Amino acid sequence: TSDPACRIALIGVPIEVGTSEPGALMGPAALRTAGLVRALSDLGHAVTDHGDVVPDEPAESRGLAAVTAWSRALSRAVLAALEAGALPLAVGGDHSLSLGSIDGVMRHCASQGRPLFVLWLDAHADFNTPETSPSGNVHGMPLAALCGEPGFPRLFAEPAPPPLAPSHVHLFGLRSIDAGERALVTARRVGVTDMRTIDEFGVVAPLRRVLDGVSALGAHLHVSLDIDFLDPSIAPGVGTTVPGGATFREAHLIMEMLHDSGLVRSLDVVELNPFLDERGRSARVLVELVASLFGRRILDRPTLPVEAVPGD
Ligand code: HAR
Ligand code: MN
Ligand code: MN
Ligand code: MN
Repeated sequence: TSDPACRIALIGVPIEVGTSEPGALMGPAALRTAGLVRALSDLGHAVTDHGDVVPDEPAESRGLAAVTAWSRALSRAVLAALEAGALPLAVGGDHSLSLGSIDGVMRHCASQGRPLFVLWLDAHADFNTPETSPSGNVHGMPLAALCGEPGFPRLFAEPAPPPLAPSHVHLFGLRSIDAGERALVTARRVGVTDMRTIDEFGVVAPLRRVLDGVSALGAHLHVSLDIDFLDPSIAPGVGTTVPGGATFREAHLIMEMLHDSGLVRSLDVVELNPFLDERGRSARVLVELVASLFGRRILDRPTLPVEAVPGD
């Protein structure tokens, strides 16, 4: 997402079989209604809306088998977008969709011999396995599955790409973690910037460290934005609100930094539940944030350092 316009492949993923709260399947429609395509094309990007993914088999029930039918179809769509030189933007839908989007990204990176780094903006760690999960909801498990933890049935089409390296995953905004996943996150040395760290140091220093690391690795950066990363006071439209989340200003600054880094190559926007929203405000906040990630800014020139601002 560096300055010149990019080609963006919008892929709707109306999946909610990874959660027990109905309504997330309305997410892609709400983001389109809130003007997602227009916001991005107004910035000069060439946006193609590929419509909504259709799962490989009709999925009636919740759980891993149903998620697999979605993720295989989404993986192919994401891989095709990357191979065509576009930046895939997968909009959900619950967070189990990242199994499919990141599987597609992993295949692309493997074919190019390029490392992959995943930035996970979320109140949750999403590192449960079927064994550790207190709820059985697959949206709490995608990172564990992608990192190759045991206990998952065959989720990915063969040949499966090598698993994601836990040291190439960074959880940002964490404030809700279950006992079992906490042990795993620690044992696997997953990178974490929790809310305590953000309270103490703000978002800039921790994020800059992460981005410097990605840049040094020469990695493809995938960003997975779970709306519950935000404080529920600005984004109430989600099934799993957790108090004490990022403010609009913090989230906005993160998006601007991601844009300025020029490192982001694929993006998920997940967990919007329009059925629980208030007059579309959560969808609108997400569109604002995505626009900032893709280069919307106040002036058409870099903001001047304070000491360079002309005096009165
Ligand atoms: N950790 C809890 C569980 O596994 C809640 C997970 C909720 N996940 C999301 N995505 N909303 O982050 O059930
Ligand atoms: Mn590429
Ligand atoms: Mn999540
Ligand atoms: Mn979450």
